[in-house]
Amino acid sequence: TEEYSFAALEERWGGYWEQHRTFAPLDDGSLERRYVLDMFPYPSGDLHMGHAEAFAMGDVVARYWMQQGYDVLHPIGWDSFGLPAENAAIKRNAHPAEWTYKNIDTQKSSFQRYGISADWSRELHTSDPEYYRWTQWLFQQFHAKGLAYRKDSPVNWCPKDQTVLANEQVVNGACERCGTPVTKKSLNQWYFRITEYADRLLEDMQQLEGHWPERVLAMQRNWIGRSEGAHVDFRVEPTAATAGQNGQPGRDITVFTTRPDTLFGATFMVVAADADLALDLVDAEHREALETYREGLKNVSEIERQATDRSKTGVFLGRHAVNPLTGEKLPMWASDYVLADYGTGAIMAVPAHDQRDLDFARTMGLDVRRVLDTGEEDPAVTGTATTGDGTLVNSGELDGLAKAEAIPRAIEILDERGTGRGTVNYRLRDWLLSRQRFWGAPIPIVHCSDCGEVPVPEDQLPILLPQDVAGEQLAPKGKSPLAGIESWVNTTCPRCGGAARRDTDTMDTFVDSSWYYMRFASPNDDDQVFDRAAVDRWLPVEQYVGGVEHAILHLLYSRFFTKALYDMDLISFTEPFKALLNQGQVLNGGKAMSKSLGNGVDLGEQLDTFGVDAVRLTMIFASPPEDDVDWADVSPGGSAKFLARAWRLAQDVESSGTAPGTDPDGGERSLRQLTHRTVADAARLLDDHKFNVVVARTMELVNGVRKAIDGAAGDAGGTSGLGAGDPAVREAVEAVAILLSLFAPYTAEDMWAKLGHEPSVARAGWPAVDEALLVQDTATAVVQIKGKVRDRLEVPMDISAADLEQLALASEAVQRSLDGAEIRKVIVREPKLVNIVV
Ligand code: ANZ
Ligand code: ZN
Repeated sequence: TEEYSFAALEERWGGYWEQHRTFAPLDDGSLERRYVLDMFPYPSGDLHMGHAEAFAMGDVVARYWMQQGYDVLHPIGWDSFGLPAENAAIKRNAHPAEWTYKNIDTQKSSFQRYGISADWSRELHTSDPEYYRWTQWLFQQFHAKGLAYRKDSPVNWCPKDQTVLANEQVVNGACERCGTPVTKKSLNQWYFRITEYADRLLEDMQQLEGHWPERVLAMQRNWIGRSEGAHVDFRVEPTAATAGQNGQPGRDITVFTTRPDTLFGATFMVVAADADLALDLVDAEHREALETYREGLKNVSEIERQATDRSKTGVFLGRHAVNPLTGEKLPMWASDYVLADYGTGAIMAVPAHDQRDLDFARTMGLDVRRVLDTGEEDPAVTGTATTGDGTLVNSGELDGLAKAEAIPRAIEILDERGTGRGTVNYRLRDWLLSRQRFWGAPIPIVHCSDCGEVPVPEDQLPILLPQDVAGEQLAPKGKSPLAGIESWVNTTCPRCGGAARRDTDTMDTFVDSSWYYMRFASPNDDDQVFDRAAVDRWLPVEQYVGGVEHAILHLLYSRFFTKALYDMDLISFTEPFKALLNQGQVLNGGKAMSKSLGNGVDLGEQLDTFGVDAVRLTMIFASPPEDDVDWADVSPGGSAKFLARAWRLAQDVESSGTAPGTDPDGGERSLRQLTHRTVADAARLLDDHKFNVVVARTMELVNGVRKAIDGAAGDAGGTSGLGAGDPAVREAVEAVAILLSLFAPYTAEDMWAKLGHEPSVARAGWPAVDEALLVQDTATAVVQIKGKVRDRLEVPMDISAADLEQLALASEAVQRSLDGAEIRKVIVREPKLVNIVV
């Protein structure tokens, strides 16, 4: 007889599913549709352990839903624009496309070997002109709606990569990719107006509550950073030089505060030193000091600046501003602890109740005035600002109020006087989308000296990337490499026909990934961005699967795109991903795998040694999907042995001669009960994403079937087993194959064939559960201590001795009567008796 060999099974079934399009959805309306999606991979070279885990998880969901009778869309594609391809091309003197598409080939065949239930006919690449044409088209729609715009702005600049970085690509003041300290540079850049959607991005999270991990929602909420407060206007006193000049009204500066209740405690003002406002305000005498101070800031990251433990520095501006409630003149300072692009870039400082203000006041010798009595000691003495609730003091008509009453009251007073108003402020910034790089979708705009910024008309899209470019030509030079390709840059204006130049920036690759899940509904449509009817049929995504590293940007940007497209009446839903599953990481020895630690595990080697199924099963079995898997703690060898045991069951049934369709009714009852209980529980567990428990239960079922076939080996009575011909055995082994199809597709497919069925097991359908077989047969177990009955327990007939002993010892009545006495012996006669000897 044949021995189990994963290599033989991979050989037998490899390519079968693609050839037969097993995983293409029917899309004919006969079944309820469900869309499950794994975050699409970047073609970095080959699959790694992280992919292996994430895609194993997503595949469980997809295959489970198929078995449950849904029409499942489970597509796959490639996030194939981006910097690594460009860097590789520079090194190899090649075009980025070469490296990219070669990697995709390699990675694709690895994915196919890995047996992912993907519909490959929908495969897409964001770097294909057929795709990025529509990325450009979408940019035009945003542009037409005023949601894409340009502005000069200081940007994070990596001097090594010679590129602009988004805030989130700056990690501890350094470039996320190369670690070079990031500097600032002023550039004219493209932005998406995501801030216009701040409120809706927050509100719509209600739809996601309970379906997305709470920590992801918290990160999104925090990133959007909604703060309620007030804008307060302070009249700036004229300088000596301008005082009394005709027609020189004092100007106002407006601050954002979440604590208008503390207005009477404001003792000075601070403006962001790097904001133009500081230069506007400073008097002649202090200008030089300010300029020197600003120079020094260029090398300090925002994170450092905001660190509460950073010592406070700043420059007096030689000016005062008038507190609108008290008429008091407050000295104005510039400092780096106030950020230019948050709120209004200026604050009223209330040192008694804000620690950073207090640190600054103590450093500079400024007044500290307490206006909220919290019962704690005076911050001026302790050096610790008090931020809790209490009663207002030293605050005129606000005296005696609590914080929560004083805030709206202060806003009312400001409103009445026309010197302030309630407002909401967001931490969220507009999305900087231009990149001065080559390997991305060119921004479809032409700059004309007469017409200005002209969108390239739809029928002229895509704006293709130049083909014959390689190596040095792609090297960063402080502007986009496209700018150096004159033949590409020079064009005619679509509006007036005159000479014009193309925009030379390309789009952030997050733009590509903000809509790919929609394109999957009609990926081969060359006439439109997507077929609305198909999108309406399939979207939103029912289950999205991916790493927590995308908790903020990718998800936020996709949510923004969805809302904007909804407003353009292109789609009918407002949230793209109904549910989100963040799989854990694969570690080795308790640490993330890394080159520097040398603890990387090569996926290819694992697959060659243990087989695809064993690796996949190990990933799933190791832990709940959200938890990390430590590869040092798992046993793919053990998984392989288990799979062989399961497979041999099918072999036994095959040789027993029973046929598919055999009525299981006459089968042995306790095995049938085990099968039906396992299947029923598995469905519940899968719905709860407890995939690892389903594997454990499948293992129990396999053991149960083996015992039933062979009989209790070594039993004194020499009970013989059922043999493999019992209809209950066939029923059980079919269930095993279907359960395993979620985790170990090759083994399951082969078992299914041995059981006499047509492939594919992926389409077998979830086994029907007979409720009557779920009724657990129970027994009453008597628990005795020194021969006296202390408790009676209802237990399953087939409870193990160990489980029964544990249950008995955990009983409250038993514990009470033991009263701490030392147990000498426990005699168990499952399922009826436990005798405790003390
Ligand atoms: C006066 C005050 C008194 C404040 C007090 C706090 C406590 P969130 O909640 O994060 O929105 N602030 C405003 N703009 C700032 C900027 N550009 N850079 C640094 N700090 C800024 O924080 C809002 C508070 O942060 C504002 O309320 C302001 O200080 C400060 F007892 O105003 B507060
Ligand atoms: Zn023109």
